[in-house]
Amino acid sequence: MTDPTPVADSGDRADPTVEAVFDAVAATAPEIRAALPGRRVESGTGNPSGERVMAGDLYADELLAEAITAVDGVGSFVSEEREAAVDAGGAVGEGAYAVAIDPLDGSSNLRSNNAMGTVVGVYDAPLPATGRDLVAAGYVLYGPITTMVVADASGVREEVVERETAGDDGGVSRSVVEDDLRLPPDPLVYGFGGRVPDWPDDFTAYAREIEDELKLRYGGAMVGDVNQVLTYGGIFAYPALVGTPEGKLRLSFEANPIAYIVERAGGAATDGEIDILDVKPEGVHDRVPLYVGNEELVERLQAALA
Ligand code: AHM
Ligand code: MG
Repeated sequence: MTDPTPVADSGDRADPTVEAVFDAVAATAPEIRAALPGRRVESGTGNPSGERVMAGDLYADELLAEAITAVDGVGSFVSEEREAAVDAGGAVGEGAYAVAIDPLDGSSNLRSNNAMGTVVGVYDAPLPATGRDLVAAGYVLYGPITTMVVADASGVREEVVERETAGDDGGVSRSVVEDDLRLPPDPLVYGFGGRVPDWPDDFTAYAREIEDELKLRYGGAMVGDVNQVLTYGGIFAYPALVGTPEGKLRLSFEANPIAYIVERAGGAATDGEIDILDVKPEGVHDRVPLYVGNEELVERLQAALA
């Protein structure tokens, strides 16, 4: 990326650094999207979680690192794809924020051309930190439409992100399409990850109940699956599995930002025992089971696992 792409229409928001971070994320989104067709192959490298990395993961990580470290008030950039934080200048916790990114969430969907996203957590503390140190969180969803959901102290909003003109050199607009996103009170959908034979018995029993009540919607990208829950109401989980009680998703890059967004939208998020935002990480790449959605469904889940 060359000069930061100008972004219009972001409106009046409370924290200028947070707004600048989401401007930077929005500015990279059309560029990441445009680069995906040629990057559906494995890069040949692994990430700190031991997973194989796609070329699209690396490209998105590079673009986002460049754009976010250039934001005034960002002290460090921490990515699911990088072992170490990138120093961006300011002292985190003393006026500067740490920005945690999953650059291309659900990138295994590149091969099958299904939804993917970018997840963003803005922390007011050096990582690893708990989700209580988040000041804002959001995600980009690369679906048929590029949308960005942003949550901060003022609530949750959904925006459409578009290039203002065709080609690479135009600006990028952020248009709010929902300025107070709330979980619908009557839940409709659920999506649970992992192989059913690997689910612990208590989670399987809960899933059997939910199957009777809600419709299955699972697309294999947390951002896409959580966006359905936010839209229709329901529950998403990547549960603890037999043999991998820590589940799959990463606390700093995935679970905390999603928990922050869903809780701000009136929902709940747990690791099975406690609020995700209270989980204390030992390392930046720690994994955690994630159960997130309408409060009543999450409370029942916690009771089922107790
Ligand atoms: P990723 O960030 O490496 O793509 O991994 C996380 C993704 C989530 O988006 C999704 O919920 C989960 O992995 C899907 O896993 P599975 O393919 O095992 O269903
Ligand atoms: Mg991910």
